[in-house]
Amino acid sequence: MMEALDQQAINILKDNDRGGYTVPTAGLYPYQWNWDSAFAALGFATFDLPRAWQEIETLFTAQWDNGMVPHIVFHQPDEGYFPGPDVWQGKGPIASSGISQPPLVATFARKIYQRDPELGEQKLRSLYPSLLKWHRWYMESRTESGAVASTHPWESGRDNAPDWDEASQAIDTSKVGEYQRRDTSHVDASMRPTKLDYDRYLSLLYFGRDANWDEAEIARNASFRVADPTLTFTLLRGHRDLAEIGRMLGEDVSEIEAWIAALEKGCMTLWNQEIDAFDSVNLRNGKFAGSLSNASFLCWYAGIESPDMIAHLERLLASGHNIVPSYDPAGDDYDAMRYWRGPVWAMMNALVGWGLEDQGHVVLARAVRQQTAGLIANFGFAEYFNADNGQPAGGGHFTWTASVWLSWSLSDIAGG
Ligand code: 9WN
Repeated sequence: MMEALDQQAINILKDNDRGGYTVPTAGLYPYQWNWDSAFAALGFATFDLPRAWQEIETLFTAQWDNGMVPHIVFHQPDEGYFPGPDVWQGKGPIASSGISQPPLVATFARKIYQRDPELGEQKLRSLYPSLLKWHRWYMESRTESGAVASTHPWESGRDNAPDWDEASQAIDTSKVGEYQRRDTSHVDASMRPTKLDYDRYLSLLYFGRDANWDEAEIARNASFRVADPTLTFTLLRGHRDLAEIGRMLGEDVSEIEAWIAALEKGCMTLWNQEIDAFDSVNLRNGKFAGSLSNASFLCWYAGIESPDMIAHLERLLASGHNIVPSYDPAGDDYDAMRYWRGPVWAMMNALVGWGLEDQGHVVLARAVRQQTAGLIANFGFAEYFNADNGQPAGGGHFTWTASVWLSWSLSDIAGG
C-alpha cells in the first residue's frame, strides 16, 4: 500500500508538470507559485534530479531587476484564476505578481545538492548570484525593526491567518469595485477566505500596482505592513544555507554572516510575552497579533531554540487535535476547516519537523512526521486537512503534499 502511495505521489508531480514548472494543482492554481515550486523541486529530486533543478531555474527566470522573486509566475494565460497577470502588472522579465513568498529555495537547493554534489555544484554556481540578490532584496527592502515585513497576506503564504485580522482593519476597501472570484468555483466557499478578505487582498494589490511596485512608496504609505514569523524564520534559515553554499563555492560570505547575526537578534522582536510564543507584529502600530500559528513553530527550522515553544507543541499533541494546526485550537478565531485559521498543512509540518530534527528534538520530530504520514495515508494528497478530524480540504492531487510524502520518506513511517 505504501508503495502505491509513493507511486501516486510521483504521478501527481508528473501530472502537475507543465514543462519546466509545476502547478500546485490543476484548476484552482494554474500557474507557478514560488514556495510551492521549492517543494516541487524537492519532490522531483527523489526520482529526477535534472527536473528538480529545472523547477528552480524556471522560477528564477521571473526574477525582477531589484532581486525580488515573485510569488506567482504567469507562464501561460489561464482564465481559471483571479487575479491574473493583467491585474497584477508585475515589472519582471515575464508576467508575474508584484510580491514575493517565503524564501525556501536556498535551503531546499542545498538538500537537492546533497543528492548529487557534482551536478549540484554546477547548478548552484549559476544560481548563487540570483539567490544572493533575492536574499539581499529581503534584507534591504523588507527588514524592519529587526524582523521581515510582509506587505500582503499572500506574501506570507498564510493568506487568511488570524495574524492579519487587526492590521487588515486599516485597509480601505471602498474603491475595490466589482470583481469575479474564481477560487470558489473550484472549492467550497466555507474552506476559502471570505469576501471581505478578498476585498482587502485586492485593495493592497491595487495600491502596489498603482505605485508601480515601488518598494519605498509601499514601505511608507501602504496600509498593511506586518512583521511575520514565516518570512523571518524562512529567511534566517535560508541565509544559513546560502552561507554554506557560498563557502562550498569558495565565495566570501561575510555579507550573509552579517544578515544571519541581524536576523538572529531581530527575530526576537516577534516574541510575544503575553502568549509566550513567536507572533506577528503590526508594524504600523507596534501591536502583536496574539496569534499562535504553525509559523510560530518554525523557530527550530531557523535554528532558534525555545523551551516555551516546545511546551506549546507538547500541549497541542496532548490536546488530541491533528498537529500542527495553523492556528491554536484554544484561540478565539479557530476554525478547523477554513484555510489558514485552523487546518493542518503537510508542507508546514515538514518545515516544523525538519527543524525539530535538525535541533535534536527527535521524539517531537517523530510525532510530527508520524501524524503527517497518517493524515496523507488516510485522507490523500489534499491541499490541507481539517485539524479536528483530518478531513481533506481545499484542492486535491496537490503538488506540495505529494512532495512532502516523497522527500520526507513518509512511506517508511506511515502506519508504524
Ligand atoms: C494566493 C498555491 C498557493 C500557496 C499559498 C496558499 C494559496 C493563493 C490563493 O495557494 O494562496 O497566493 O489564491 O489562495 O495560501 O500559501 O502558495 O498553493
